[in-house]
Amino acid sequence: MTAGAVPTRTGGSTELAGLRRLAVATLDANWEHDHTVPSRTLYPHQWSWDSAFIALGWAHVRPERAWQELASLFRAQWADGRVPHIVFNPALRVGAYFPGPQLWRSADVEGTPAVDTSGLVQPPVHALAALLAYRRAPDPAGLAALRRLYPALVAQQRYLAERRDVAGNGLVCVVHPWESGLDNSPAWDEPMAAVDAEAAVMRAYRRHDTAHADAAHRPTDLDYARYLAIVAAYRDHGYADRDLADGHPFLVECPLFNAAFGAAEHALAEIAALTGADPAAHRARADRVTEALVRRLYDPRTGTFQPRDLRTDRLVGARTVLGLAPLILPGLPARQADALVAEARSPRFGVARWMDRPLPTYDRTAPDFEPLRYWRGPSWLNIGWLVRHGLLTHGHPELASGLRRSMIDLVAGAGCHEYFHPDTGVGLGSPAFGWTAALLLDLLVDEPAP
Ligand code: 2M8
Repeated sequence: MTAGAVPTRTGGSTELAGLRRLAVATLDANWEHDHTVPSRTLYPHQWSWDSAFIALGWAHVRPERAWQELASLFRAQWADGRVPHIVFNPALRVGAYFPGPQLWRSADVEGTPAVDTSGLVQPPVHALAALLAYRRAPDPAGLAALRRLYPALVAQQRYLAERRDVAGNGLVCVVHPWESGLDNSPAWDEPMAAVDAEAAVMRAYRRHDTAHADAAHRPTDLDYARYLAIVAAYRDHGYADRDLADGHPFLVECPLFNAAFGAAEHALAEIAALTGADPAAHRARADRVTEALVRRLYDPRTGTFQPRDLRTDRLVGARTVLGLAPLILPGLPARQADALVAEARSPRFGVARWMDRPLPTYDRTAPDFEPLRYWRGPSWLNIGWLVRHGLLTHGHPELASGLRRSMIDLVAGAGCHEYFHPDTGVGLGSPAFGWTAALLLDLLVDEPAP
């Protein structure tokens, strides 16, 4: 194992070898025939962006599972190109997760796979993960897998570009907070306030998450009532994306989602070059997405990217870690990249060469910062991994290694938890979480700047 030259607070190589064993054991325990569950208790099915991060981890230890992971997810791709955010395991009992297939009813829609799925998507980090997985394990089987995946990844992008550009401005619109991956981020408070629903609706349902995690660390009942109302609106519209602007209750352009969308085109250009396809169109699309992100979501007054609520055509005010994600775009102009590095280093996010606390998901100086509640403050490894990737992309290896150390220290102190207290590092949510284990494996192997 190469743990990298930079010492962590965790120290010597024996300890790092132990961490690696813990990560592999966690992934092994969550492996389910052809995919990895995020958590055996909280999330026992397959999730879209989890599988992308998890594939990257598998590439370090069992590359064949990386390709199986992505292949099983893409087998559930809809005919329109959308990659559903949940693929349900038919072997599990009804009630193993809420909301289950009964709510989504994907089988009623034409062009859906034989297996039950949700109808939403998640940030398209898959092309980037597939490319990096191949770079971690560049063998002929990996190249063959990349070649098979390529058309599916292109179809995923085409769906987003053609069906989800609701404002016609070159960016993808998310139609549910679940699509952002940061479900209850303060970024969604403004758009969610306009969604008509009552917390009391939840009396008719049994939430599965609060049976396995502390309710104070999860979204509220009012959040869930609104989540269900938005799903029902989309489902009852047949998950059709036409006319969304006319009445869909939640329509937002998210900086992280769109950064992933642009980064996917960069990755596809590399995959095309590796597999004998033409990279040029991907590069041109990546440039267009980057330009649209800067034009639509960069706020020069705050020096960060903010989501745009399409129902009001206004940028939302909350400064969340979503705003740092455009750093993953290699073509981000220096002015915005520098502003994001300043934002990352500010007391709001505290990225430093030696970090005294982990990266939070929300401005830690905000009065409504909540250190325990899910995406409203706690530290998450996938977000730290993306920000670190962005810092490397824009020439900040010393900040990137500070972030890396702080992430390794989190797992060393608490285990492969789903998320962590952003002051104390205490583990929260699921104690055996897939992407934490997978991304730890990636972080343990220090890589050169992209
Ligand atoms: C969380 O989201 C699901 C809904 O999709 C949930 O709360 O039940 C989020 O953290 C999301 O980003 C993640 O993909 C999913 C599975 O880990 O859990």
